[in-house]
Amino acid sequence: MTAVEPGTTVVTAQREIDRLSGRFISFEGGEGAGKSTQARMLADALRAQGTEVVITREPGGTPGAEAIRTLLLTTEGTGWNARAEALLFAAARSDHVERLIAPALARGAWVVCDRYLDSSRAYQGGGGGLTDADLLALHAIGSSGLLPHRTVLLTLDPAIAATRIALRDGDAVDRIGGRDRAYHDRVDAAFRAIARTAPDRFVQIDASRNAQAIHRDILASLAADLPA
Ligand code: Z5A
Repeated sequence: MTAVEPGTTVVTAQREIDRLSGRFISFEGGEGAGKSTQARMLADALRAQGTEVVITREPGGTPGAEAIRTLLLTTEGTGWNARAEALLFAAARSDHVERLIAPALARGAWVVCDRYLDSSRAYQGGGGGLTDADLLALHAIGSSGLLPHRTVLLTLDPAIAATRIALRDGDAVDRIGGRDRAYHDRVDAAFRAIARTAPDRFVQIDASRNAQAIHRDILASLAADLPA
């Protein structure tokens, strides 16, 4: 994880978090890749071993961040430009880190998070055209640059993902999920490019298979982090 300047407002300094037994795992990928399903399966497996797990999601996870989620995803109105969107996601994340994620890590719990910073880099960056440097700068301000120990990137052809989403949601779409195919293709390419820049943090898993096979691969990829 990245270094944190002494005296930052995040509840516990990053080096303190590194020392503790808790682990911060994020799930990333396009809509319908199976993130929520796999986050739940991982949390269940960890709890079965007696580990304290906080399962959470972005945007959201705290009352304030859930309120921002409604602003971001409801389909009324004209919508946000990419910069406004990035600021709102960063604000939601800041509250989420300060009030939920950092305290959980500080007491040694595992945090399993359905989407985190890399979604901003892929959607507002790859999809919306903001620079990665600007998004990382916002993250440094909002959340002292806190990064997960491991990020599981579920890779799935956006066309297959769209079929899964249509089966689940019918015609209902949110403001971001409803963007065109070219936008989602840029997001998909951005996730894969971001993962290549941090091979120690990212695990890429082929999400086109059945949920149990994917879960087994995720557990194997996290073997070094799992409690003994
Ligand atoms: N966003 C952003 O732009 N910037 C940011 O910084 C952040 C987010 C944090 C949040 O949407 C939106 O915010 C998202 C990105 C943007 N918009 N888009 N696109 P959300 O939270 O409402 O939804 P989501 O994150 O996109 O996830 P999702 O649609 O719920 O999909 P999922 O969690 O990856 O998949 P799932 O719910 O586990 O599974 C989807 C369906 O497929 C479901 O019916 C499952 O039963 C089924 N499924 C799951 N696994 C399988 C397998 N292996 N085979 C077959 N079927 C499966």
